[in-house]
Amino acid sequence: MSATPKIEPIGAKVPEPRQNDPDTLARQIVEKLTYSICKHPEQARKYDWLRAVTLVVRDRIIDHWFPSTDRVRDSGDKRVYYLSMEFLIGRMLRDAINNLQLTGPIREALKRYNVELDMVELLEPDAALGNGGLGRLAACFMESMASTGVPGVGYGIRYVHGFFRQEIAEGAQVELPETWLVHGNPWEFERRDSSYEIGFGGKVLTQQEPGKPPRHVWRPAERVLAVAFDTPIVGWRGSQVNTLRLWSAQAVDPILLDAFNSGDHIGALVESNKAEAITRVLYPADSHQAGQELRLRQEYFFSAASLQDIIRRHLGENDSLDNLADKVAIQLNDTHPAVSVAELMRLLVDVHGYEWAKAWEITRATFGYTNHTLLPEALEHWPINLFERLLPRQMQIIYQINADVIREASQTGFDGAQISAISLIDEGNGRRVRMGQLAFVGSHAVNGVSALHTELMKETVFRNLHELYPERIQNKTNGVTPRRWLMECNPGLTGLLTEAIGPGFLDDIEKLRDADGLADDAAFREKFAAVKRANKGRLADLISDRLAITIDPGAIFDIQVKRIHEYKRQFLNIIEAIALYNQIRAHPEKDWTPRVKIFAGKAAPSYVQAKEIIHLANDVARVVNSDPSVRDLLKIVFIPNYNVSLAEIIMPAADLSEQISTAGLEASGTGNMKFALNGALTIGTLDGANVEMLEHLGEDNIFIFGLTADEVAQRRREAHSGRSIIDETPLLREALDAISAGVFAPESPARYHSLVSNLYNNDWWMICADFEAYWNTQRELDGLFLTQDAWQSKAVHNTARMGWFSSDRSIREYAKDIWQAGPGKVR
Ligand code: 26V
Repeated sequence: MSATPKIEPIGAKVPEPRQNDPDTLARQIVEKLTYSICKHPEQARKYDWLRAVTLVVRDRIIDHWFPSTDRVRDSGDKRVYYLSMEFLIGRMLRDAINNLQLTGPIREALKRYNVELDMVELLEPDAALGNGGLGRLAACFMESMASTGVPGVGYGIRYVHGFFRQEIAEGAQVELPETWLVHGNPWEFERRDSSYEIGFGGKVLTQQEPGKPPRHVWRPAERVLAVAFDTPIVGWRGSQVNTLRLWSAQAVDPILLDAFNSGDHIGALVESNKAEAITRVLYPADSHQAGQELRLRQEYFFSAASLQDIIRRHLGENDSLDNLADKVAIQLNDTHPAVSVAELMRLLVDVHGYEWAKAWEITRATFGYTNHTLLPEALEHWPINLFERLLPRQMQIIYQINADVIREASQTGFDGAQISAISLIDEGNGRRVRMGQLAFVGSHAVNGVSALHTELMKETVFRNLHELYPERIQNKTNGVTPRRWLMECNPGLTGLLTEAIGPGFLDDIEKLRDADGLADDAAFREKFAAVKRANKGRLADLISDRLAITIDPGAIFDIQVKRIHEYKRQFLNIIEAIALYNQIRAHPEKDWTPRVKIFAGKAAPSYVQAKEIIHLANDVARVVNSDPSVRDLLKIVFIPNYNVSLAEIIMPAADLSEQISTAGLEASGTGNMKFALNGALTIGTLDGANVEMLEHLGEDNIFIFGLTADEVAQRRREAHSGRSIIDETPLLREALDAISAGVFAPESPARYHSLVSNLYNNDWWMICADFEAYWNTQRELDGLFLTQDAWQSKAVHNTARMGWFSSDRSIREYAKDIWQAGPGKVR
């Protein structure tokens, strides 16, 4: 047989580099319209243009994708696998065009056909494969890995339905299904050759040979196929293209022929329906463990598929799995993929014949685990009987890991209480597997996402494990990608900064510091303010178009956008708005600073209080906005369906960013960083990354109020309630009285009784406790806004000093301290 001839891919180098001038791009766009879409340019509809432009950009990405993949394989460098149930990517076209430096030429090329690039970009659906912060962080990290040269692969789930679409009907949230794939997805490539069987249920056979450890063979009762879909992630300047590999579930036998032939046409599809259900929909809760079997199936499905894929790739390039940890780092994005620890042990011991201790050494050296929340109700634990039924061998392995850990703890002198705290099995709660403990013991590094959060991890949830393994917990403060969250969403500011300090910050965002001195330059401040004003105008137009509410771009745009949750305290913000409303009416003679309070965010469909908070925001908005005595000094807006694309318009338009969580509860926050990077001032508590923002910005440039995390913990121990504070604080009492009296819901006056009575009886989230400090800080900001020079100077300092909060910095830290991979190795 003759050797296979070497075939060079067509692309960047062969036969010649692609031209990126407008002429070439225009010709290629028309070529795509003609041959890939089969439309004459004159017949082309706007979606055809989107597809054609996407395909032209995609070709250029592929040119970089092949060499990137080859480079990593040929170098033998360590790869990083980021396992995440969520990737909240948003739109991809503008990101790709920006990173390939094609914005100008493509805009030019499209103009020739009278087509606007901005219009085309807006047609793309958001890839909303995530709930909130955790999913968006994963998306920023993917982009930053590609931009900083870390060879990273993201593994996740290709949900058919991403995060639900939110509508507001009569003030209340309504959830509608999201359908991002209906028009096809030009960014993904199905890889049928990378598919794996994933088992569920069944039994474990144990073979015992004399003198040898028992051998276990898992015989699953059910099998499902995991099929890979790859999406390229292009880094800044196109230098590296990494892969996001999402798994889709399919039946091994798509149709049961026997059933079909015997006339049971529906029964013939039962298997395939059951299999496909696994990847049909994203769970829309970010604060409560769902606890359903389907969720555990999703977690195991994508973990098991990813591990098989990682091992197959490794064995294609290496002789054995002995050196797995030298070549592979796997990061667990929260506990959602934590079952991977047991699954890798199973593969090493049962399938590849490793002895237990060696397998454990490899496993621990391979995994890292990031914790994203300390909220007890969000910590994952699974009933033992469910776990055992679905994953019988993994359950045995977890028992064995647990026995080892408990033995080690006993030898260290741990007492009974300490041991039950570290145990992987929660004995007190109907016997459950604790996924946090599993992820912790199975990883060599465990990290929190801000300095404060990491310290609290050591003191609370992981106190005893931290005592047993004191070196394991470290901090990696979150970051956001400056490409999407400055360059793409705020071209006005990017242009101004480039003009003022040169383009160096585009490649090294910490160079934004060079703009710090410009805070004292009146001419620069004016230009900076003009950019903000234009961005506010753009948001005002959106609000006018979508909600028919007119707002004044001259007012303070005071914005709180994020998931709706009691700990994030949108309720505190609304109460302050009501108090302000009362004061404006009571004191019309005062010099009030006009303010627009803007809210957006989704509540988990089953989270009653969060939905009431949305309802209240809309009810208050209706009353305040239609009250002529307010004279437009206060407007309240709730923008429906918050998502990444909406965030890209909102962040650059904010004067004031609300980061007002109960201290100790927001692990980091990343919206706080996006706002400040775009020149908003922050009003916030000493929580999450706000603490580090204070350090970087300086106390003159951020507005901190309220109880500290320690003080919150102290009050909670003292069984604090709001009653006496309400009695002593007329502003607060009057606002709550108005809510209770049904001023904002005359049709249903009792609607908010339980929200209000929670404050009197308990005030668990410290809304009453923090109200006065919050009110005073807001009034201070009112005064500051009237002195525009002072305000704008602080705003400039915010942008100039936020470079450190880039996800490039976060990724370099992970690469150096946790993964020992990528450029982090040498830097
Ligand atoms: C939990 C669950 C429970 C089961 C149902 C589905 C589901 C989905 C997500 C979660 C955990 C969400 C945790 C989270 O998003 N944490 C946020 O992570 C951000 C990135 O580190 C951080 O900035 C936010 O402060 C933190 O709330």
